[in-house]
Amino acid sequence: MLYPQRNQYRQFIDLSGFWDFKPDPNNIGLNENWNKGIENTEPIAVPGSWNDQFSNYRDFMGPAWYQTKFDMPRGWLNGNHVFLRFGSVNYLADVWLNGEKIGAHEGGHLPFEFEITAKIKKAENLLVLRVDNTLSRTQVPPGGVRQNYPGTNYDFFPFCGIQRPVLLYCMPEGGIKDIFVIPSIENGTGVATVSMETLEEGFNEARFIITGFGKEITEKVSMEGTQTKAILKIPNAKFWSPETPHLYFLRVELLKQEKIWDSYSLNVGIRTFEVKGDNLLLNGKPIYLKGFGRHEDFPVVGRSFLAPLIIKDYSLMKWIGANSFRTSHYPYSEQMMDLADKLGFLVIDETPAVGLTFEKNVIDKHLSICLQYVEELVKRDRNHPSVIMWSLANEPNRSTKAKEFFKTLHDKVKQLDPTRPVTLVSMIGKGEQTFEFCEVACVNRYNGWYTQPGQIDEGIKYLSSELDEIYEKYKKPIILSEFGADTIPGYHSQPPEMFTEEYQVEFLKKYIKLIREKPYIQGEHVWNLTDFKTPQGIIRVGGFNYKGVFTRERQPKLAAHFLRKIWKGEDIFS
Ligand code: BDP
Repeated sequence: MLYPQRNQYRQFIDLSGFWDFKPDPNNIGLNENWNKGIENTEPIAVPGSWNDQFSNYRDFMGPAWYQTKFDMPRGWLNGNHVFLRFGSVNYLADVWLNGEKIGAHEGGHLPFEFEITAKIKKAENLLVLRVDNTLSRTQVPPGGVRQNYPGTNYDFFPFCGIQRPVLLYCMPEGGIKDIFVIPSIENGTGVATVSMETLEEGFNEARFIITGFGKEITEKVSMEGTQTKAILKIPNAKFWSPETPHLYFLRVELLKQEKIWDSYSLNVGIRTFEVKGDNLLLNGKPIYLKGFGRHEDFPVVGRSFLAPLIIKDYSLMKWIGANSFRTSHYPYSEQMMDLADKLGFLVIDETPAVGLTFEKNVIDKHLSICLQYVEELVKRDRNHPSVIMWSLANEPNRSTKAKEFFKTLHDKVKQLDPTRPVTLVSMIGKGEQTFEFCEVACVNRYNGWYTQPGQIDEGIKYLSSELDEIYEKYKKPIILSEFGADTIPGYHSQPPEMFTEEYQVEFLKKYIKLIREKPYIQGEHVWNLTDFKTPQGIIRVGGFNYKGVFTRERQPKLAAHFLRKIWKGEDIFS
């Protein structure tokens, strides 16, 4: 799915701002026709999770209603398709335009859109949404299960509402629907293989133009029905990497009777990424991942898109010397992904499948929604050079059903994107059968924390033999995708004790020392970049996970300075 764009042929308007909001705790809105307009509302910021904007709705999980009004920009209907596009709405969204239902969507972290060409009026369009995040075991990620409040089967707060921008956009009739760029390198020549699909037939030709670093390469190809493909060769190309995130600029033009009918542009990074033996190779050279699991989480805005926060987190990750992160435990905003391309971060892109249970009465529903997520995610993010692999899930429960479940998802990913390796993030260890067909094994470990508490050395001993066992069994590169210790900023002790800043430093130091002694380990992702909000529970002081290396306000703990030294190349182990 292409992000809306502004150029001579396409336009969009961001409907962000203050909308009308009304919780519906007794679920009467549908019967009382709130879809035709709601009264007695409160203002709410869109985008923004509703939980922390008010003093009384923090734990309210929905249903709740939103409305806003907008006019049609002049001339837009003239030979255009008009769409409404939602970046993310958690969890169920039902949408009405001028009282008429235009669609529904399930799932909180991926975009969806509805065509409204035939339904939009020139002025005073009324857009109404019913958003429901009532937690249930059938959802993915699943509600319920654990002893926490609000009840989830995952360790982050189930923020609700319209959490990314809502865009009204138009594009030329029948125009460019999708573009898929596969970069490759052939004897130093950069190659971009670009497929393009249109909404309708009836176009003669397409033009593909790549510019950048003093070069301009153009290919004109004819259309076959709604499809076409071009291969663009860039001699002596500059390759994309974390150190040199060189981006070329691709413009695709769709032609009708020699005239440009539609055009779409995107950044292209020429790079290869592959798994070879125990190594991860970027542009043919081994690459080692240093970085974090993270969350989209900040005071007041909750899980919402917040542009300065994206800049801040990248700036902290650069400062500390990270080169990568995982979109734990759901896809991040499109803007986050664009900046990963620009700033040179390697991304493990994860679906929202965290805490899957495989219970008999939910497994079919979970599989169908996960298949939908995989399709939405891969189609959204497959043009990003920063995305180096897809993660099918985080820490699914142990189950005899898991292997087949993930094989189905794995095959779906490969069908949509044959170019990238697939992984799964597991805490099961050598019993994780999904590792049989994933190219990379991501392992989460908390020895010296949840197990062997207070005894890091003891924990490390177990960890060492466990990692060797996983490797012996699967012979694949392993990434330690989570390890960390809750740390209350300002708590200190000597000798180090759990929850102190010293303990976090000791913990990370001993883990990293061990990891680096194992040649099959190709990455260390500390849990977590920052402290983050969780449901309430006995292991979550004040409703927070304190495993951040930075606080929720983005200030460094002792461990941040330690990691910076090691990730900037200081030899702290000898
Ligand atoms: C891991 C989960 C992560 C949690 C972390 C923790 O993948 O979501 O936040 O544990 O408990 O198992 O800190």
